[in-house]
Amino acid sequence: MSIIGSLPGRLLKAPEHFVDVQGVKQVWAEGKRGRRDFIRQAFAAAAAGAAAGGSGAALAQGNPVSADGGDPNILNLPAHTTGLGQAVVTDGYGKPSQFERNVQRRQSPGLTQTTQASVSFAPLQSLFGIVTPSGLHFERHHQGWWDIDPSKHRLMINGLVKTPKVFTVDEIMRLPSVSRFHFIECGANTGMEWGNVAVPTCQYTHGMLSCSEFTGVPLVTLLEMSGADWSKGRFVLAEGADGSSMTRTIPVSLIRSGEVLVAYGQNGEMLRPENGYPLRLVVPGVQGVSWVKYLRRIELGDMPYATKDEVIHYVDLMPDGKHRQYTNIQEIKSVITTPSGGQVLLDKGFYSVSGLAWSGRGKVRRVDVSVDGGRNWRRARLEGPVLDKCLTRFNIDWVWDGKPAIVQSRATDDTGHVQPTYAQLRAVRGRRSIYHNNAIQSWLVQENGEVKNVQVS
Ligand SMILES: Nc1nc2c(c(=O)[nH]1)N[C@H]1C(S)=C(S)[C@@H](COP(=O)(O)O)O[C@H]1N2
Ligand SMILES: [Mo]
Repeated sequence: MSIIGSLPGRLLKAPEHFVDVQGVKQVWAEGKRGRRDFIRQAFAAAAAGAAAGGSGAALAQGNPVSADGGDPNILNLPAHTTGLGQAVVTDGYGKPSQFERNVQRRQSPGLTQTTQASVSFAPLQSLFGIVTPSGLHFERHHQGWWDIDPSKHRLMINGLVKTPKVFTVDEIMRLPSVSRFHFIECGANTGMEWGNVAVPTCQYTHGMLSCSEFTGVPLVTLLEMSGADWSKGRFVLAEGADGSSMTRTIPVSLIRSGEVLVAYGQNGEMLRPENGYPLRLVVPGVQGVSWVKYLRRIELGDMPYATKDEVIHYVDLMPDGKHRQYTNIQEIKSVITTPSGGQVLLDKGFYSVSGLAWSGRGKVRRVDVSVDGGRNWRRARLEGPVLDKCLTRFNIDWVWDGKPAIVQSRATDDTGHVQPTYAQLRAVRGRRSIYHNNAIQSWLVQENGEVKNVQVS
């Protein structure tokens, strides 16, 4: 087994502009200090308690206990136990604790030349379960985001339809709605890792991935209302209202099944402006670029549209020099989020290894985990719920013996597709692609507990 990229020199060889060294180091340092201090304080309190004969009062930071034990002030209880808390939130919309301020979506400085045509990555390493909080959903904009007035926004349906129609947002929201949980993954997620190990944390390797409950109306309903000609109509063109002229072709088969939604809701509230407010297309299992935001037009046509985002971008460069087009489906993939690159294991002993698995073809059937670089595999537990084209959380018990270990996860979906190794993926796809890297991710746990991104072939 050879480990690519495990040497510091290798890591430095990665294009420097991909690595948000400062941001990440700061997170590691603060995270580490915070946890160690916490443990130290807990020990100090316990020791003081023991010294004072283990009385409950003494446990509170070792203060002297009064003879009669009658004065409650002597307990020196924390203010949050004895004082008056804060008034109900007056700004009307809650925020996370101040102690969680390191949990942020982050840009990779220098990855893109402007902050409008750019990406922010979701902090997967800090999240639980399967739902991405809306404020931490990754962002990908080709021409900046907008907060569009929903009373002025319109969705036009035209092309091979009997009655072209223009819908207001209110009209769409009057129709019967459906709510479904789905992942969205940018086709370029993990794209920086094709050639070599490139970035330090799972936020940057896999963070163009999020999962929400989306609410909206099946696109097929709007097409039916407009008198779609299904005998001729085979593809739909979806168009956004921002300056990027984001236009994508969607095959009618996905639409007629009722899967594709014109969504206005995300995690119980309206979509966030960054994520396409007031309307976005939800195309379950398909790469993020087809989830057109600020959706303003749907045209039914009889052939693929070959738009700029289907000809110049979002094509896969194959080893023979040809481009593969219209690779819509996000194939079976998984990543361990704990332990993952940039984290530090404080001591040997028990850990719950945890991560995410997803497939654009259906449900995750199983996830296997290796802690020895792929020699031996054990089946992980799938935490419920296991939903169609949705993130699935898995975990497995691990007792770390303090020696170097390479942790990996390998997912299988209910169509039988298995996540490939880098060697298997590169044998078919080469190393020069940007999109659709679903290879098995490896994290090296070093003896000092620091975890780093490596590739195993
Ligand atoms: N109108 C519009 N839709 C768009 C884009 C865009 O720039 N403009 N970016 C696409 C790409 S490439 C991706 S990966 C997803 C990202 O969605 P998000 O920003 O909600 O995460 O939106 C897609 N839809
Ligand atoms: Mo994307």
